[in-house]
Amino acid sequence: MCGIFAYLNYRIPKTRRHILETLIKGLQRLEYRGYDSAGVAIDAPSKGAHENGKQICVVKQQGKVEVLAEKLRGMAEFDFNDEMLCHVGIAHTRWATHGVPNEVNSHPQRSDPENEFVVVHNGIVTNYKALKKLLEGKGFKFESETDTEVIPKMLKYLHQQPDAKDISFSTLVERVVKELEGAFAIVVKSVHFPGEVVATKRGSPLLIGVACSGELSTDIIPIRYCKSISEGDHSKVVPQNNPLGSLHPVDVECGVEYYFASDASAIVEHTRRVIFVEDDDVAAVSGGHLSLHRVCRGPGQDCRALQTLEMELQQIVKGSYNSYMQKEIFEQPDSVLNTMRGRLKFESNIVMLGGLKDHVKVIKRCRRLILIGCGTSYHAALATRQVLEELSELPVMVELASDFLDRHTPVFRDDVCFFISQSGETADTLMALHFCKENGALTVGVTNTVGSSISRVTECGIHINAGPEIGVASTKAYTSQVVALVMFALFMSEDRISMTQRRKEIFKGLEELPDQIRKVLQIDSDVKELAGEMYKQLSLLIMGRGYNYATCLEGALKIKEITYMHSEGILSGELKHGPLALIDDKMPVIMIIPRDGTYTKCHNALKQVTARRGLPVVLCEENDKETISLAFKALLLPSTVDCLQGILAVIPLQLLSLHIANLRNMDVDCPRNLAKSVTVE
Ligand code: G6Q
Ligand code: GLU
Repeated sequence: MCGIFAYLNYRIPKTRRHILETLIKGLQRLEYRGYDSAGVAIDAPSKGAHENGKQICVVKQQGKVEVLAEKLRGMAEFDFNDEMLCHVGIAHTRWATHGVPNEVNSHPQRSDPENEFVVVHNGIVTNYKALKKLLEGKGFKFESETDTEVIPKMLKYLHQQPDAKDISFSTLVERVVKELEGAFAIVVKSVHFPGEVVATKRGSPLLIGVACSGELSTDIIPIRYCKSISEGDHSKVVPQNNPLGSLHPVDVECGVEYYFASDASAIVEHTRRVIFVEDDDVAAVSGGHLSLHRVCRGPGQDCRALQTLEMELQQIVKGSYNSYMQKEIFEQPDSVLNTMRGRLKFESNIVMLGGLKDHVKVIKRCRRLILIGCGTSYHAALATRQVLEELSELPVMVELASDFLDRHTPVFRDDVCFFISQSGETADTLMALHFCKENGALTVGVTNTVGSSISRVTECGIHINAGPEIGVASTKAYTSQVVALVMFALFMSEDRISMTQRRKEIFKGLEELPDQIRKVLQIDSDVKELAGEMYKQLSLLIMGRGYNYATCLEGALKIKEITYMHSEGILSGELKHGPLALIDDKMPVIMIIPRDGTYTKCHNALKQVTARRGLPVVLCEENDKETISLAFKALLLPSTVDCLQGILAVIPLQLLSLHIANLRNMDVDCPRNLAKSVTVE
């Protein structure tokens, strides 16, 4: 949700046009996260300048980034060819939490009509009411309904204090951040600190890309700790001397560019060298030098390393596809292969999960596995519970993160807790992770985003390596999450002789999976035809059981998310306990009937539906003549081992939602009211 992007050029002359285009492109790369308005702040042309020789110009707009870009192009007062040797531009896509989406509530938010301090913010300041009251008491007038506005106003207020005369920009921001509660990432720009930028985060993601034509001073940036602040005495905040200093070009002749963003996809086209900002780090660029500060020593490392992004630009562009969702559905033969790459030895049926190797003993000796996630990630846990129970011979709990927290679920030291999350940033999952850690359980991340909060906070993990997923509706991440968890089940059973045959079957299934997915994708035109028959309906029921109950829930979620049609995943064992009342010859029904241990029971359900004149469309195995003969219509799938059949069955449902949404003229990549990365509770 919402995106932050900022760009600083130092000793590399750039025109205003270039700077604005960079900011807009950055925002466009973040559009997929979901937003309702956008804005930028840049230095204004120097006429009518502020006392410091700089004035900040803020341009905001409700709606799409393109509308903002259009507005910027029409700004008559801008000299687009004006070159600036050193400049800071900040930009934002907002996903409103406090105050309706409109121009005033959009970011950057400002300290005053003169724009002395401007801030872009992702997340929520939970104590904003108290801060607002305090600032109003000091004479500040608020113009927006946002929680964010307290930040620039607080900056201005503290900057006006007599003890703030000589303090640095980063110290000023530290003083403000100390007062904030909630989860946030912010980037700040000020007329009082031209050419400087400060960024910090707590709970929301933020990373910094560095591009320099020459050599950089260091690959490891030390954290500068500030002397502790004795109560009420802010003037004691002085950065301690740090012998290692900051990041900057070695050659003074060289320029440097910094990119701040809430996600790597906005940075990768400029540079691959990045630093992931950690909670409570305050990153500041001044005179082209990047330094990192913290108020107090916390857990974790005392430095941050420059890392190299693995992502390819080509992974985040649509190419010849009509939507990211379509591209990501069709990428699944490769994405599941990438999840398995280097981890499975098919000749010897060995699984190697490097991310777990330091914790193997604890994991294998644990008493219970708890799998926690939200939405699609929760469904991936549900889809693999049975095979995990079978192969680990342990009790396996599957939990929705928010409910898990609401219940204060008992967690013990001998539990191993899995946090499944595509983005690695989902607030509910992250909070459940903190809860489990506090209770002494070993925590394992299953994420798609290297460097994400969940992958960093967990003790160990499995990266699913599906490649960036841009479409809000999760598709390839789901199938890769299932594969990752099945691999973990294999890992838990590698010493069990009694399971040799079963393991062999699953290895074989995994080996054949990419080709079988390719085959399923070939029924796209049949699915499109079905979509043509269904897209005007009000509702769609999807039924199945066993491994495929999760497939039904996931299919129904896809339909809801992007077509806005009501859809429900139903456990077919529950049919006679209520849902059967919905069945008649008008209610669209899809039934998943694999030839696994639930086959006979699935047939009972099929008969219950047809006996009520229901017209079920069946997803079944291609040689299952019996099921085909009983169905109103059948979509045929290749056969695989029971625990992987759901991967093949979910793909036609992903395609169906895509086609229905297209027929209904919906924006499939950015469905209304939803965000890709849900960093608020
Ligand atoms: C599904 C959605 C959504 C998502 C959750 C959890 O299509 O993308 O249900 O799965 O919001 O997100 P993470 O997997 O990123 O934690
Ligand atoms: N809470 C802030 C607002 O409503 C920021 C929301 C966001 O993350 O975009 O303006």
